[in-house]
Amino acid sequence: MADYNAIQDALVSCDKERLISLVKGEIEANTPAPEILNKGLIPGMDIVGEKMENGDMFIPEVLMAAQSMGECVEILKPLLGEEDMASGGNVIIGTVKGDLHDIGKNLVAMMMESAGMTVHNLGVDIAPDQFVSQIKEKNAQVVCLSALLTTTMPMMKQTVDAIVEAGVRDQVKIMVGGAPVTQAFSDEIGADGFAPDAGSASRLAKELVS
Ligand code: B1M
Repeated sequence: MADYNAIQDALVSCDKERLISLVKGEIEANTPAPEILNKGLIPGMDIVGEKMENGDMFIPEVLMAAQSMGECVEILKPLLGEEDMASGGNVIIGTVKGDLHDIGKNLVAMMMESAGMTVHNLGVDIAPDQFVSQIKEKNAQVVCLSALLTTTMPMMKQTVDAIVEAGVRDQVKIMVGGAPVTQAFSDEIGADGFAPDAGSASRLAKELVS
């Protein structure tokens, strides 16, 4: 029986060595990688978020937890998602300007890669004109915008507007996601789709390019 509480405890207490050893132990015990992620690491990060909100954890600790989670995601990466190289798709993804959160965005990128798409991960704090130039340079079919802060959601609208103004709106599908983002917000800003998590983002991107 997988011990997801132990994984969550190790993540919340920033005990990276223990966390990595627990994750590796679950892999050896044949616990499916998506379960380790979805039942252990992601709920653990939600606890970190609550503690951050309540003032029980501070930025340096949250950063340590995030780095530990990132290392675990790298360990799980080869075991996540199915290879389906035939489906293709050329995607660019980035976190919008002003926002430095990248764990969820990297998970989305990873799921899309493992579903056979070519993913150009631009990183964090990406300005609207950078998205526009990358759409042109990479001849992207889909652009994915991530935002984790309510204060950076308006930057998604500014990015959509910049894509329209640059005259490339017709050649690219725009997807949005991140914890505060909703389908209603996606509709409001003129995006083509919203995905609540990495798995559905990957499926939606495939649908949009098919
Ligand atoms: Co920040 N932070 N943070 N933080 N942080 C949140 C988001 C917050 C909710 C915490 C809280 O107060 N409860 C809060 C936002 C409040 C709000 O806006 N309503 C917050 C705040 C306030 C801040 C700062 C302002 C704090 C400060 O400085 N006072 C600051 C802002 C910095 C900045 O960006 N300019 C800040 C900083 C940081 C750290 C740097 C310390 C660190 C980020 C490290 C990193 O990413 N490398 C951090 C972290 C780790 C968090 C929490 C704890 C965890 C985020 C995370 O990685 N979740 C977060 C609380 C929380 O979310 N529970 C919080 C796990 C990840 C797998 O989920 O990112 O939601 P998520 O991604 C999901 C989906 O949303 C979706 O798929 C992913 C996988 O299933 N998805 C997409 C994401 N992007 C997508 C794109 C798509 C589709 C789906 O494209 C189509």
